Amino acid sequence: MSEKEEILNKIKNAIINLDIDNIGKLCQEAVNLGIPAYEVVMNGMAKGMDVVGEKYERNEYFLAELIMAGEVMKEGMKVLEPYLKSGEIKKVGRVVIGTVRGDLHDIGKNIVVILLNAAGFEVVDLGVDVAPEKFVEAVKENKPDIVGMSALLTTTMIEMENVIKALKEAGLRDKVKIIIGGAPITEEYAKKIGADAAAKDAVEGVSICKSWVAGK
Ligand code: B1M
Repeated sequence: MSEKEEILNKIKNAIINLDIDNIGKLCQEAVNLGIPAYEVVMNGMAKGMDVVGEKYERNEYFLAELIMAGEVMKEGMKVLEPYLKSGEIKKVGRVVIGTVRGDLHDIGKNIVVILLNAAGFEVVDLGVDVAPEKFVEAVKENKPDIVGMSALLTTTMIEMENVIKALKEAGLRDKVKIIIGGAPITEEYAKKIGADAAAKDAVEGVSICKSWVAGK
């Protein structure tokens, strides 16, 4: 195993073992080795989160461990965030983003926000548990190029369709591009509900957003 694989593996295990005391040190070590911060997130911490989810499904972990895993990931993000930010001043476009109504998962959405900022987007982050009317209000107020929605639960992904319906009713649907993401989201689902794209991860999401504003 290369040095790079070894540290990413340690980071994945720190998430799985809920090791809040060491995650920051390990993330710093990875960055010092020259591993790009987004790779530490995607190929280290996020991989650990997948295992945490699997353990939860097998009843080896419970809600307390899910909460703790979220805290450990946030601790790692504290170290990585400055390396993900760019000093770019010129804004390439504006995105209104939020986790849909009923859903409190925000780790993935927050990574998308950080990477969008790093790519030069101005981001209006509505947070979690965002009702369709709030999305509509924010679009009226901020006139974004793009609306982004995140959902991690099969029971809340339906809210994405409600947001699109509400935007249509307000006459705003055609003024924005819509991107959706989160573990249960697929291209097919995006097509079905009338979104413009689905992203499997934050890097893909940002690259889709960049393609939409290119040449603007
Ligand atoms: Co919850 N949870 N959770 N959870 N949780 C999942 C999602 C689950 C799959 C676990 C499991 O059973 N395997 C399961 C959902 C099952 C289902 O719906 N089919 C689940 C459940 C059941 C629940 C509760 C119902 C548990 C309970 O109360 N009994 C409850 C629901 C609360 C609610 O929302 N109303 C709940 C609660 C929680 C915590 C609050 C404890 C915590 C979240 C903390 C937080 O976010 N602040 C939590 C966690 C940590 C998880 C897991 C373990 C990890 C999620 C995560 O952060 N992943 C998760 C299992 C899993 O997903 N493997 C699970 C890491 C993150 C980087 O990935 O969020 O997928 P992700 O984001 C990615 C991509 O999806 C994409 O980019 C990101 C980075 O690459 N992406 C976008 C996301 N949004 C995007 C938007 C875009 C583009 C890309 O454009 C706009």
